[in-house]
Amino acid sequence: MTSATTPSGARRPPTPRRRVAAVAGVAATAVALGLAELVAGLLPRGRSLVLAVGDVVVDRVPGWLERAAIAVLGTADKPVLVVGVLVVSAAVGAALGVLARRRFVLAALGLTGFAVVGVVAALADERTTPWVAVVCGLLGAVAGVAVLRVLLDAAAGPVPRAGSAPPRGVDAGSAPPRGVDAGSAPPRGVDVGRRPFLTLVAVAAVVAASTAVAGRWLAASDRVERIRAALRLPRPARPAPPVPAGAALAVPGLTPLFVPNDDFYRIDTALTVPQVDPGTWMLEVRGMVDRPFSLSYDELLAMPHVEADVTLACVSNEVGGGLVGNARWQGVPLGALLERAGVRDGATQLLGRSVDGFTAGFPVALALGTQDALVAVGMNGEPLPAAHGFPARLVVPGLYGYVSATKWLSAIELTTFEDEVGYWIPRGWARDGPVKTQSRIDVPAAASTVRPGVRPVAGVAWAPTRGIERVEVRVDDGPWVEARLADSLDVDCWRQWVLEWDAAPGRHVLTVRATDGTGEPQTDERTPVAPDGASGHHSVEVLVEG
Ligand SMILES: Nc1nc2c(c(=O)[nH]1)N[C@H]1C(S)=C(S)[C@@H](COP(=O)(O)O)O[C@H]1N2
Ligand SMILES: [Mo]
Repeated sequence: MTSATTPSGARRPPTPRRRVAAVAGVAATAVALGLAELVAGLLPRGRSLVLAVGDVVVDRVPGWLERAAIAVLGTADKPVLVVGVLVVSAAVGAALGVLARRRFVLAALGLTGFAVVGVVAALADERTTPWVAVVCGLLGAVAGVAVLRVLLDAAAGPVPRAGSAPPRGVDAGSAPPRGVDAGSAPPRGVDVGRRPFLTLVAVAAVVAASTAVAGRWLAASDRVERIRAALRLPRPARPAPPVPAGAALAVPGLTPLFVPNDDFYRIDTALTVPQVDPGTWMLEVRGMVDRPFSLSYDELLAMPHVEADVTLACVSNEVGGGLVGNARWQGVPLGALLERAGVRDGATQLLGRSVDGFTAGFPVALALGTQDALVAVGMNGEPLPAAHGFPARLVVPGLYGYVSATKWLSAIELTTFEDEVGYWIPRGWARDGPVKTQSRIDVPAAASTVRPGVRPVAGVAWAPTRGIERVEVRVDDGPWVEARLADSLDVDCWRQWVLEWDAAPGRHVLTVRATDGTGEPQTDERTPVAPDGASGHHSVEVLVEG
């Protein structure tokens, strides 16, 4: 018998090489740190152990060294510090991995001690919930030890069976054995355990990176949400006119006149909602202007605000779809900012840029001479929710969101349509995106069953900037019957409507069409959403019980 046996007589895998063990140690440490980040992000008032250690280092470092570091590194001192903590962690992990080859228990204790350092550093910060710091360290240590065990076992390869080929380094020169096992025996010189080991290291790396990123993102969103929750919007200098009493109909199931923020549709290209700190955020107004300038969030709040009730629609909204909503927006008229900047002759496009790289552009003329095209900071009476563009976004009545409604706005750039194009334009969507007149049946719901008798048919219709003048409903192939319109809130807003329908038993198709404020009826021609928005009439089929 050539391979080692344990006291119980089972074969023990050979010891992995130092370099392999070091990699295992680094991977285990990375998973431990990543998991600690995730737990810190998930639990209340958690603290990143890496950042906590970094903070302690800053506190302990002699003043002259700190000043020298800031002098040399400038604002990069923080990232350099974090990288430093990570590099030291990796070195410690590598050493523990090597140690773990022969003294696993010692290495496990070392990893635990390493976690304790992080926990102690976190406890030094009074913003941390103590038990959360302990849980972070504990889970990190347990995960690190477990990963180290699994990786070392994988590095050692499967326990060799009698007659199978030995791992490299042991008897590598002998000929592969013949017999029943010969076909499955790896060729000479191939490292038996290596492939699963590398796969597991890759898995550990992915787990470490994704938990760390998720944890940091959660921590950032929690922080930004707390800042946002503490904000108070200024009283608008020009509040929206009072909502007419008859603007909202009381029909169960009908979409509310103002869609609550939590129910408002959300469309964007961001994988995760950008978490923008209003304390460091700046809005630039630049490009073809005489006096470019930047505004902080506080400066934006200090300017005179207006309120505008505007229906926002997505170009990807199918006929009858839900990618449309009405809200009360508060902010600074774009016109005021453009006046301050002095738009140069020849500037034709206003391009909004987002912190996430998204861009959307529309004719400059649409921003001038109206109070309702806004840099919005408020939505339905509260600061913009993060998902809807906090701290600021654009809202322009009459345009689909993809050409106008840039969220997490970072710059307003005056340019031309020749020089710049918005994000979606090269991707097959029209350069101009005026919102098409549309109407939708909310009640009764499609494919629902209703009792016979007089029943409301109700919904919303919108043609922002033009307003809605008439809505008609048709039952099956019958005549168009005019519905009762709720009072108009604003030409930029959708309008509710209702028709009392005498529902006779059987299957029926209800169809709606709207006419905008210019007298133009909604086309019945069906077009797809691309390239410039769906058109056609919305129909629902319902069953009236017999
Ligand atoms: N930064 C950014 N802003 C964006 C988008 C985006 O993908 N990224 N999508 C736009 C589109 S297509 C629409 S319809 C509206 C939707 O705004 P909402 O999510 O607040 O409803 O945001 C617009 N603003
Ligand atoms: Mo959209």
